[in-house]
Amino acid sequence: MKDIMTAPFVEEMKKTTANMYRLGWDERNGGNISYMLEEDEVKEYLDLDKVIRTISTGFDATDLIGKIFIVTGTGKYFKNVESDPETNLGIIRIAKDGTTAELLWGYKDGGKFTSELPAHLMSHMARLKVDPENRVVMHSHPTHTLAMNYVHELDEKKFTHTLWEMCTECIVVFPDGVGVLPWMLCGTNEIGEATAKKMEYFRLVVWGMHGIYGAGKTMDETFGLIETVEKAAEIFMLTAHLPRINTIKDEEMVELAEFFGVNYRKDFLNI
Ligand code: 2HA
Ligand code: ZN
Repeated sequence: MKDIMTAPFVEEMKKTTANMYRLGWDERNGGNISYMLEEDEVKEYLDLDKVIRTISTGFDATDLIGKIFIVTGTGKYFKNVESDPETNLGIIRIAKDGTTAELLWGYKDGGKFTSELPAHLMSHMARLKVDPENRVVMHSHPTHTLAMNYVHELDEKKFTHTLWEMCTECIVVFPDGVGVLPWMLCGTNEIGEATAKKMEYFRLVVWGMHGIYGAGKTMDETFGLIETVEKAAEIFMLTAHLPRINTIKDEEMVELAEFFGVNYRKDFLNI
């Protein structure tokens, strides 16, 4: 059996959480990541018959029975994942009943998965129906995206349109746009269900005055989606109080989308 501390998926979790912490997006215990792993890659490092303990999830994830995820821990800080992955991360498998998580590794101090597990697993279920290759769900509190929530209407067409105007590549990176939820109580099955419903159409979902969710095939792709929204939101916040002299026009966005061959939300443009 290989040493799990050398596993590429542990390394990716360490690198990504450290990077997000350094960007100032994940203060204290803010943010969480879940990453679906292949059984074959995990069994090189762990005995899959050895369950450390079982933890109830409090919701039904029948579609994910037998699936294995590496997930950040509840109350744990992104800042600390790199130096102590075994306490701050856990590897869980969804048990046959669909409502229990079997702990295979991690949460060494007796901890458990993020309080946002409902939003994560429900989003995985929703995205897998649209894209069977989806593997990652990521939640974060990126500074400018959050700031923008306070000064911009929380309407997904208007919010997406503003972001698309802020950087030329936005419509190419997230042609499907950004879903937006109003402020809701976090950590609940209700916000999980609302997020998953948006994930049927969007890979990015803003949680009003809280943060953002992203979903993708790889850690890089998912991080890149959130990073691009955050960059656009930063440009918006740097210019929102100044007279706007220039902008990227809707006709130019169509030109971009057509040139790069992306299927964009035509109803989010005003033409
Ligand atoms: O886990 O970000 O939304 C901490 C959070 C909750
Ligand atoms: Zn949060």
